[in-house]
Amino acid sequence: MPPLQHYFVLSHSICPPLPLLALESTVITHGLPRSQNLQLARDMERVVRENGATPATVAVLDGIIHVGLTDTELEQLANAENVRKISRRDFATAIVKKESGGTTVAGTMFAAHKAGIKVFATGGIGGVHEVESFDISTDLPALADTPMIVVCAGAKAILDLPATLEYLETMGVPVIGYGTDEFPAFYSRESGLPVSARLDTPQEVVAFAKAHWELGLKSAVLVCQPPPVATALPRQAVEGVIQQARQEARQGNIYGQALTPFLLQRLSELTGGATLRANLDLLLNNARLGAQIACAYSV
Ligand code: PSU
Ligand code: MN
Repeated sequence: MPPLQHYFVLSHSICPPLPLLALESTVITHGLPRSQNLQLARDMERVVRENGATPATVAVLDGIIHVGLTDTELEQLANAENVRKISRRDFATAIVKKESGGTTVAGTMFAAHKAGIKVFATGGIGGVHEVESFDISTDLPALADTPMIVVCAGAKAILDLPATLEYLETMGVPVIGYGTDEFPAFYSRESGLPVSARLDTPQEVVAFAKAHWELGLKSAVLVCQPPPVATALPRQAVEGVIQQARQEARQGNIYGQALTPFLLQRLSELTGGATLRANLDLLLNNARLGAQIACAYSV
């Protein structure tokens, strides 16, 4: 375990080399409505435990970086008002101002990697937004330089997916289709875009990641699992509402950190909650696979 500085705490319940699975918390603070966020956070932790791993939800509470939260802390975070969205550049702000916040994919990878955790599950990674609002998520450079297995359902459908995949290729990040040859598009199982390799079992994913890192390569291995059939939406069904939500964001001058949360919320409103149901389902599905990979990694 790395030396712990005064602003960094590991929960008592987690202690490597137990199979640990990191979970992010921007989805709790900014990604889901208040009515669903605490329940989802608890459900994700339960699914991880049911699959033999220990969940380590990452967040910042009153200026302290936590890797692993108690249920009370989870509740505190889910109910907090006006908390920060914490990516790499925001940690020091939260520390010096003693603020709380949910960590993004990039923020979670930073803290979890420092804590020695190898596997992380999320919903969808950030990526390259459409050109007119030049906006590239810190999630992409984090994936380029942090050696972890990151389980997701692809990149969020609100993004420019071809450009996001090009960035990942440039930075040497393997994009694995889990049981598929196609890059999933978060709410949809299909995107028409290829992955760099297909793998079908947690053991294959672990062997792949170990080979990648034993070569001295430093990037993440991005494991992309299609969203569950029961709640996934056809790509054409979401494409129209995504265009509408983007247009509203432009008109409302919504950009920067506020853009992704705004688009996710508008999509849910415009689809009568269908994108929200898909989002909740795929988060649990990814927590399950993440736990299985964490267990396979530790044997
Ligand atoms: N996936 C979800 N909901 C979310 C996010 C991902 O299902 O809210 C969050 C992640 O934390 C991701 C962040 O890192 O959105 C990306 O934000 P941005 O595009 O501003 O980098
Ligand atoms: Mn952004």
